[in-house]
Amino acid sequence: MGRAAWLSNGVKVNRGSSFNSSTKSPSNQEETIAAISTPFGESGIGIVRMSGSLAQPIASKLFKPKKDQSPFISHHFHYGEIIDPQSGNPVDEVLIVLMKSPKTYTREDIVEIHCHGGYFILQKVLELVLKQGARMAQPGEFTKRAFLNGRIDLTQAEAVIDLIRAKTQTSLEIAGQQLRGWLSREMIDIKTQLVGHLALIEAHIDFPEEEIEPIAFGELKRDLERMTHQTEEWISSYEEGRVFREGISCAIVGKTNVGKSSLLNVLLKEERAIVTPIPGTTRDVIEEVLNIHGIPVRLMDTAGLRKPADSIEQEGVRRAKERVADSDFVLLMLDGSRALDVDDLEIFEEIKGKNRVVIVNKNDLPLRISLEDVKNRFENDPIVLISALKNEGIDDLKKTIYTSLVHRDVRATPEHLIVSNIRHKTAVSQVGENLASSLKGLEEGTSLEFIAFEIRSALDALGEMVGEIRSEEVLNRIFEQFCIGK
Ligand SMILES: Nc1nc2c(ncn2[C@@H]2O[C@H](COP(=O)(O)OP(=O)(O)OP(=O)(O)O)[C@@H](O)[C@H]2O)c(=O)[nH]1
Ligand SMILES: [Mg+2]
Repeated sequence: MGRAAWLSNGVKVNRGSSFNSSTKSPSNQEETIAAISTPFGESGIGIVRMSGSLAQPIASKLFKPKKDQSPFISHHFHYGEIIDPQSGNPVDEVLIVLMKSPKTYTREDIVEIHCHGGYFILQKVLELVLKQGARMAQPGEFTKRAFLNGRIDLTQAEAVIDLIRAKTQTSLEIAGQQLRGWLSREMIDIKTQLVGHLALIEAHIDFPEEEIEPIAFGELKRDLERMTHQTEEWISSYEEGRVFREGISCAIVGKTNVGKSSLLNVLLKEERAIVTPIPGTTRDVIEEVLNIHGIPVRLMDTAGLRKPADSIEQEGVRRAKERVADSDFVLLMLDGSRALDVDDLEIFEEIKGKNRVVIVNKNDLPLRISLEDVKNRFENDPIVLISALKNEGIDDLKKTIYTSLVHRDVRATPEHLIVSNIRHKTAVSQVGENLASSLKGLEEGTSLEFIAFEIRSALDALGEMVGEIRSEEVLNRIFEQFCIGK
C-alpha cells in the first residue's frame, strides 16, 4: 500500500493513495473499474479484478479460451490466454472467472483474471484492461461499491479493512463479528423500537385532541432505560476492543545494562537485539510486533537512559525518551542485582503518569535491590520478578501485561458485542446521550416535543453509523484507508 506503480507504457498509477476528488459520487458507478488485487511482488498467482458493466465485454476481447469458444458461464473458471489485441501476441496463460451481477462482491458484474504472479505480467494485463475502457480503481472502491449498491452497510465495509489488517485471533474475531453484521443488527433493532415510540409520540403532538392509543409511558421508560444501559456497555467495550484492533505500543525502558535487549529477545524468542555486558550497547530503537494473548504489541527496545558517553548515545537517549513519551504502555526495567541509583530515579521521572508494569530483572543473581523500596515507590503498579537470561517469569510477565490492559475476558460473541472503532463509539455515545436525556425528560414531565427531538437525534446518529445517512467526507475518510483492489 501507499506505493506508486508504473504501467509498462510508463503511466504512473498510485497504489494506496487517497481518493481523488473526482471519483466519489454514485454516478461514477457506471464506470468499470479495474485493479491488481494481490500484493506487489513475485507470487504463484496474481489477480487483476474488474467490476462494472464493461467487465465481460473487456474480458471477451482479451481472453482466448484454450479448448472451445463457449461463452463465459457465471461463477465458473475458464482456462486460456490473455492476448494483446493489437499485436495478437499472448501475454499470459490464465484462469478467468466471470461473476454476473447481482451475486458478487460489488453486486456488479465482476471479472477476475488469475495470472502468474509476476510484477510485469500483472501490470501488462491491467494496462490492456484499462486500454479497453476500464479505469483504475481508487483505494477501497470495490468495497465502496458493495456499500453503495446496498450489499453491506458501512460498519460491515469498515470490518473488511479490519479483517485484512487483523494481526491476532482476537482482532480477527472482532472484525468477523462486525462483518457478519452483528453490530448493525443491534443498531437496527434499537432503531426499530425507537421509530415505534417516536411515531406514537408524534401522533400525540400533532393530533392532541384525537382518540389515539395512549402512550404507555411505563413501557417507553423501560425501553429507554434498557437501551441506555446497552449503549453504556458498548462504550465500555471500546477501550478493550481498540486494544485488540489497533494494538498498543510498548517501550522497554531502564538504565543501561539492566537487560532490556535480553527481554526483547526472550519475548520474541529470537536474538533480535545485540546483548553485551557493556553498558550503552543499544543505541537506536528496535521495534518488533509481539502477540500477547491476542493483543498485537509493538514492542520497542530503547537505549539505556543515563548521561550519554558520546553523541551517538546522546541521540539514542533522545530517541528513547521520545518513544517512551509516545508509547501507550511502558515496561520499566530494574536490575535486581544492583541497588537503585540516580539513573533509576531519573527514569522514574520520565515515566510519570504512564500505564506500566515494573520488572525486576536478573532474579537469578543475589538480590541487592530493596524490593520494599520498589513496592513503596510503585504501590499501584504490578511488579514482576524475572530472569531474562534464564527465561524465568516471562509467562507471568505476559499475563501481567495482558491484565493491565484488559480487565475481563474478551470474546466476540453475538451476546457480547465489542465496539472497536472510534467512529462507532462516537455514534453510540451520541445515541446514549440522547436516550438518557429523553429518559430524564420523561421522568421530569418535560414536553413531548423535547422527547421526540432527542429520539430523532438518536435515530440520526444510528443512521449515520450504519451509513443510511451519508456524508461524502465520512465515506472518503473510511475508504481511503483501504488498499487498491479491495
Ligand atoms: N544474570 C543475568 N544477567 C542478565 C540478565 N538479563 C541480562 N543479563 C546480562 O546483562 C547484560 C546486559 O544485557 P542487555 O540485554 O544488553 O541490557 P540492556 O538493558 O539492553 O543494555 P543497554 O542496551 O546497554 O542499555 C548482558 O551481559 C546480559 O547477558 C538476567 O536475567 N540475569
Ligand atoms: Mg540494549
